[in-house]
Amino acid sequence: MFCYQCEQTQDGTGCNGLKGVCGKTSFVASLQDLLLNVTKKISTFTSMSRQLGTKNPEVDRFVLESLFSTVTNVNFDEVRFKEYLQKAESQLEKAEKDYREVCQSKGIQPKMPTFAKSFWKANPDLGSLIEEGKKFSILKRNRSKDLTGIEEMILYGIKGGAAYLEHAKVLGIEDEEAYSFMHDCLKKLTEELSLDELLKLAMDTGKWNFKVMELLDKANTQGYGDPVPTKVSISPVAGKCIVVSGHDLYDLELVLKQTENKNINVYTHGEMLPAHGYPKLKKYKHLVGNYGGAWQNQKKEFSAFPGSILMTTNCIVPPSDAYRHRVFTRSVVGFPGVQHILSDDLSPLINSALLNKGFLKDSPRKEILVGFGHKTVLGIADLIIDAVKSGAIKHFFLIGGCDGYELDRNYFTDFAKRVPKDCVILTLACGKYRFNKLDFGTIKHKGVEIPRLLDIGQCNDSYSAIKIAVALAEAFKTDVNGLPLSLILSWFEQKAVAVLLTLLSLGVKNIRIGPRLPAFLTPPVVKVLVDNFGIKPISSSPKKDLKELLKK
Ligand code: SF4
Ligand code: SF3
Repeated sequence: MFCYQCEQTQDGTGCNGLKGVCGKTSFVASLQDLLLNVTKKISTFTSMSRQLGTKNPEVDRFVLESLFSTVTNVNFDEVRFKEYLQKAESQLEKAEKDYREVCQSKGIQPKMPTFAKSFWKANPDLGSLIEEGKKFSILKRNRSKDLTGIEEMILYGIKGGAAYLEHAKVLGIEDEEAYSFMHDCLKKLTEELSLDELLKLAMDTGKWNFKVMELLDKANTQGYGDPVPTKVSISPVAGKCIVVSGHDLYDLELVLKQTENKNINVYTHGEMLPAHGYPKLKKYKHLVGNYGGAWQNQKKEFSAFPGSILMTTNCIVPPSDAYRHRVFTRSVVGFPGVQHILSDDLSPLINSALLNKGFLKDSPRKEILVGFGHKTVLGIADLIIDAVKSGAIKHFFLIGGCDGYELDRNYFTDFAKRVPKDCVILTLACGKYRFNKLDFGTIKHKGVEIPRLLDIGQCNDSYSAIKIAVALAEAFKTDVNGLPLSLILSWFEQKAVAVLLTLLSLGVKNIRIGPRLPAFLTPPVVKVLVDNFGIKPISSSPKKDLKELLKK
């Protein structure tokens, strides 16, 4: 196997051997390589059909699911990948048929891609599928490492965006343009584009992901209202319990509806924390708080959790025997030996919660604050602008992105702690767990206490952060780069790649990124990013970086 799609990749170069750092086996890696290859073929036909004016929602949705299933810490289950590959065979047939039919109806000669000559069939035997997948390892490509790295970066951006599209889809929002770009982009990734063409495609992918995040923002806010500032308890209370992790608000709502009046308390975990800010979710009294921290601590935290656990999306880590029987997965998430709930009937999860002992007593109440989406922040835009003009607020630091195991991620905690008292910290995604329990106090301006730490939400709520930044830039008659705003991003998986491409495509410069640069970016490509966007890796000294950024 060879995989370098996430930040924790082995030795900072790539996971190989029998297992990746995340626990993905070489068998699963091979099945994923094969699935991605067939998905690109499906999209090739679909892209051509769409250009001739025909579409197939079933194929669109399959491609979304297939991409999302290969994101880091989503699905570790060989059997599920075998099922995906079997579906992929029928979707490829459908996509080809659609293309031939639309050509025929328009009297056009179909331009069959070269791969169609040896049409793909899913071998029913798992071992053969794994063998076949080996042909599509990144290491087998005929391209240079530089070009392969950019192709992979684009693919990871598309995977991240597909995950966000999937979240919007479950809330009833789909978008033809978004599907079209996804298929066109996957087709282009099979065409051996030049460096310049690939760099352009990377920027287009970033722009596409911005629209995708806008769709998801619409889906979330139409479904659950605009987030409002909300104090969230981080202390367990006595009673039976379920913890819901991941990004999928629809699944959380299902849990809340199905546990009403059942004397079960529901907790959020990881990226689900911002859910507390949504009016239509916070109205449930038995949504009692948040349990635990970021994804990488789940082994310890879930072992100690006396109830059942629902993993709605990434990030799941291989569960230990102590709690595997209490974990349930949804949608694209999977782990061998963990029960997957396909239908919207969550009885297995609820019954498991009832069988477990629950928390026996209340813990002393501690709270954190969430719910600063674009509506709330821009609702006090005049106050914030005035605070900046008067010097009460000197600078904004957006410390966003993912968390992970590495000790050098303490950089982000040290950085946040050192931010001067007249500056505001904006947080996004699961990296905030490193410091969101600290008390950062407030900045008092015109009698209003503005919290110094404003949590904007999940990683996809980067859309909110961009809206806020653009509105402030307009008010100050400048662009985002002219604002007293610095972006410090911690990245881990492919959603973060999608968000980074979005920021670059919008012209945001001088982003600091850590804890280390992606392994898929070779030195010449890094140079292009540095020259064009001023991207800089974080140093080992938050003090030094802070000083430099405050000079802005
Ligand atoms: Fe390694 Fe990350 Fe790939 Fe897992 S997802 S195999 S940790 S690079
Ligand atoms: Fe976290 Fe996985 Fe990326 Fe949505 S939950 S940010 S790492």
